[in-house]
Amino acid sequence: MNAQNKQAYVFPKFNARRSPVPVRRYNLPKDFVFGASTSAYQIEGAIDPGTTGRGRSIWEDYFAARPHMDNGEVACDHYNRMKEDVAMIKRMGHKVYRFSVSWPRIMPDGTGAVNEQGLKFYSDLVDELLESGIEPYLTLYHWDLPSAMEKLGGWTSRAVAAHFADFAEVVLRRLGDRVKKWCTFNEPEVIVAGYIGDGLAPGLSNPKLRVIVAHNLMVAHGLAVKRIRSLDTAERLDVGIVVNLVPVEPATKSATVAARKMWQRNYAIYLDGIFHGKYSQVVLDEAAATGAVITDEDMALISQPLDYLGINWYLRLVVNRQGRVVKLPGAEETLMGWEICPAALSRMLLSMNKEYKLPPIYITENGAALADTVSDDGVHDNRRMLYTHEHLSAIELAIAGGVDMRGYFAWSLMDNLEWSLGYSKTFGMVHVDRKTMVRTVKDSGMWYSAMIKANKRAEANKRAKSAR
Ligand code: GBH
Repeated sequence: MNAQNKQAYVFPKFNARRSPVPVRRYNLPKDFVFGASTSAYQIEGAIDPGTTGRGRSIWEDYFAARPHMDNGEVACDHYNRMKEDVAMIKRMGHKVYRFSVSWPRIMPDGTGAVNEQGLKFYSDLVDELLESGIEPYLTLYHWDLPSAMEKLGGWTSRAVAAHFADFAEVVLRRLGDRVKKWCTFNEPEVIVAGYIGDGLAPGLSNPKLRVIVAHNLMVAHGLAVKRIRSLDTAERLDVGIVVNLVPVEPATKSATVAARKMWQRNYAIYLDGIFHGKYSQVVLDEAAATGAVITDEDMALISQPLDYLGINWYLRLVVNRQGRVVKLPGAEETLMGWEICPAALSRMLLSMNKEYKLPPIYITENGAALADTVSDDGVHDNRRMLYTHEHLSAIELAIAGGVDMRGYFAWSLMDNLEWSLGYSKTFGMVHVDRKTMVRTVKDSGMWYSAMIKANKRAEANKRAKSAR
């Protein structure tokens, strides 16, 4: 493709004084960062081994068996448009950018040989970000397991956990001089979902694997953290993990126990392992029933201190006494059927802060699939603007209540492959035309830019005042 016939991105006009959602400063700690998140398979495209040297991932296997679905062959063509995308992020005023590296792009077989072309792509991305004044937040694993690793048993296998730590080392040796923020896994709960259900790769539909996979992922996390720290002798790097948390709230008082159990089983399992060094009784019972092997040594590995915790926030659930999910009257949902409930985010953060000794927290993903109106003068998505404002206000409340919040990343930078749902559900603050690949910053993206500027100005004023 010729660089000249790529019109990179469009910035429509945005008048903050006419905005339906306030552009205001939030009460945030000094150095609170704003940016957006993406993941490798959802945006890169360029999965052809012949031209890219990339190996096969479980997503190619998944889509090959489901030919009626959209797949990641093209995605956002980010692999070929990386520089333009970084220029766009810079122009939007983001200070940080969260992305993931693709294991099969870097190590086609998951272990052994390294694909220099793949590693160089990420090295160039990091250079481009740093030259643009944007800090990279790197995630080692966002769901694209090399097929060769799945053949070894995937995340049910301890050998794969060990290979993951070796992969972490390869990436660290190349990028550790420039990337300071490291994350092992994106959303262990969803990785588990690919083994117990069929909506995500590898789609094994085996409910008995829940604790086996969850625990093995935690071991892999622990091994990678240990490896990174052993190489980071100057203690320069920040290492963390990203979990997706969905608080489960009881519909009535009598549903309290059912709600608590569901939260412990699906979500708190990761927090309990990492911050308490032990799982709750519900999880231990399930482990015993399904043959998951959990040792004290594992728990020591899993509970190593972290520099930060990333939380991906999308929704809350409400359950009845039987533990069944119920919808409260008046609840507003996105196109995913997920309830918009920012108040539950504040509540969850405040209660977690009491229950665990938490490191600094980032909201590493937050966003919504909503209907956008594409027209000649831009892409209109007032509800997404409001959604973002509501969630920033919820974070502000948590901060006022003493939670140590350090940043916010919108999901997503741009419309991308929503996994098995294809390109039909759009979460981006930037619209991507599926035919031309032209990026157009949506109204929400323009609002977000204006908001970031307003908060930076407020911070600068505050600093100037205290210096006087
Ligand atoms: C994130 O996962 C991913 O990190 C990202 O790749 C993805 O594109 C994005 O969110 C949008 O989906 O209502 O009980 O069925 C989201 C994880 C897992 C959150 C399923 C909501 C549904 C719970 N999601 N969960 S339920």
